[in-house]
Amino acid sequence: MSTLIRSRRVFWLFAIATAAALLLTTALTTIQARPASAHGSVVDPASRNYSCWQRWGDDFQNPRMATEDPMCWQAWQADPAAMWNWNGLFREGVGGNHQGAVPNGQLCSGGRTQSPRYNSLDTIGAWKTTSVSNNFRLRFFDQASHGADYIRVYVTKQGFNALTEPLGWDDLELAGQIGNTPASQWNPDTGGVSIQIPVNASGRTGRHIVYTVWQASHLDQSYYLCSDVDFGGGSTTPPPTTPPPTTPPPTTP
Ligand SMILES: [Cu+2]
Repeated sequence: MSTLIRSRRVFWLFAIATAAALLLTTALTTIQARPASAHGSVVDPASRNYSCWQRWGDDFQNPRMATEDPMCWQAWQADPAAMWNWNGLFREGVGGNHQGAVPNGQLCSGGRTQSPRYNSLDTIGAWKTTSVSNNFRLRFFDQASHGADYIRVYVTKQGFNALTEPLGWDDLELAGQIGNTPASQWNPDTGGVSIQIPVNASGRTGRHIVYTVWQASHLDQSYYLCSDVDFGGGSTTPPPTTPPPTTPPPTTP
């Protein structure tokens, strides 16, 4: 083999390797920047991670988030993939036993599904809220046209304090639901289908959590979504009171 042919071959091998590396980098960047297009979530009132992705997806390294939106900040810091994959918060093979699969205090992460990806969504604190009235329509977006065996929408009971208490099943009341609804009966929506579920949460004021369970129809695949809402009208969530001083009272001589 002549040296000329050999050096040409080396050149082409190098060129092909470079092109392949470039393609791979582009593909990886695209995957990272876009949510996987296979599932869904509550888009209004937005679920915790969908809401963080909506507000900060294009600007998630901006340090302003730490002070302006601290709950999203801690979630982005914990794992940005929890926001890129806002549509992938599900468990499989639960067999309808949601309370068995999802322990109290872990409702917003679907029982720490794919741990540790979504664990930060259980963090207690002042997540940004969406204003809603006592009767509102929840919009569920399904990118994969899975349809629903059912969707159940719960709202925390009046008196629950989302700023201090971990969310448990006994804090919730069923406030809306739909039964078996194939995707063909959902509304066409950009990039998928969506459906609106009437929710009646009468008697609520102030901050609450809306908890949605979507049982998809293509598999035994269950989604668990927390949305933070504010019903307005009176404060049910007063700021935490400062603890009483721990110094003992002066003793009488
Ligand atoms: Cu899916």
